Amino acid sequence: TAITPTTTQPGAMANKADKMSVSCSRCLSSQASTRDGKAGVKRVSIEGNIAVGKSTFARLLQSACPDWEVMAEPVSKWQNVESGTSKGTDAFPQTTVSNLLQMMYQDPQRWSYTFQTYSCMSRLRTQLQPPPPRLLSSEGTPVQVYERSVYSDRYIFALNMFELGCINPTEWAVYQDWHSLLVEQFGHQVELEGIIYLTAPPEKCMERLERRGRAEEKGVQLDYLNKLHVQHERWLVEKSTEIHFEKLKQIPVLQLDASVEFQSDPEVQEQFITTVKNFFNAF
Ligand code: UDP
Ligand code: D5M
Ligand code: MG
Repeated sequence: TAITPTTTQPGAMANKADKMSVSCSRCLSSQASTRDGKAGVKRVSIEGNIAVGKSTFARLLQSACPDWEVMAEPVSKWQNVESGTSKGTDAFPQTTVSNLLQMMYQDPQRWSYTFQTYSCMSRLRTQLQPPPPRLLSSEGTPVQVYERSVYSDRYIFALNMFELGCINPTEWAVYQDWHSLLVEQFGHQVELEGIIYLTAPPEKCMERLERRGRAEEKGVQLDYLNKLHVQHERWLVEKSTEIHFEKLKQIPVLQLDASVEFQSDPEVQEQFITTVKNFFNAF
């Protein structure tokens, strides 16, 4: 397969919170749309290749706009899947913890489909949680920012795994069937108003991936990042990916060049925030 097996230990360390020097008192001025579910909340997702800088960018937004709710990807859930056994008691529960992220990278043929079921479900569960009271009581339009979405699950990762042959045609058919059902049933509660697409050459992502040193990703090769880059471009720039949700086809996309070292550059951070504000105010 295109993902080289790894022989590494589970338990990647989260990045330390970054220090940000930008500020943003009121980033949105337009009216929020009203929907059932989480009415009046404006939602956007941050999309982009592995290690392009999404989590770093998300922390930057949270720090600049404390009123917003910025939700990180539930990676730690994928690294720690708990399963109980019948021998366990209340006092001494017998649980096994497995690292599904590592299993997927080590044996993608076996675990890709399982991983997709769990990543989509855990993402949806996280994003469906009611917004914190501070969000709804804040002045102006409440904003939620997601790191990735149920759409990138399908139109980037699951599709790529299918094209690589790691998800077989039957699994792909079953996946698409339940994914459409879930999005049709719950999608309005997590429906996006816009997408922020962070781009960088796959070589830059590789450099950052290696610098981050997440154990499970040790075997990830440039070829895999190239493929994910192409999937992002097809979906968000060329618009040639077949999309099954009407609103998603029309969604505005803000593309930001994340290849610059924005993490340590307050000036670039300031520019990013201004661009994001302008983007949000347009819808
Ligand atoms: N990073 C960097 N410079 C930047 C942005 C990110 O060196 O301008 C580093 C960051 O500290 C981390 C790695 O790149 O070690 C990947 O970033 P992140 O986890 O934010 O990427 P994601 O996978 O969430 O897109
Ligand atoms: O993404 C976190 C890690 O999880 C990274 O190794 C990619 C992987 N990931 C995220 N979503 C998926 C899906 N749906 N399938 C397969 N792999 C996935 P990061 O970009 O580092 O924040
Ligand atoms: Mg991340």
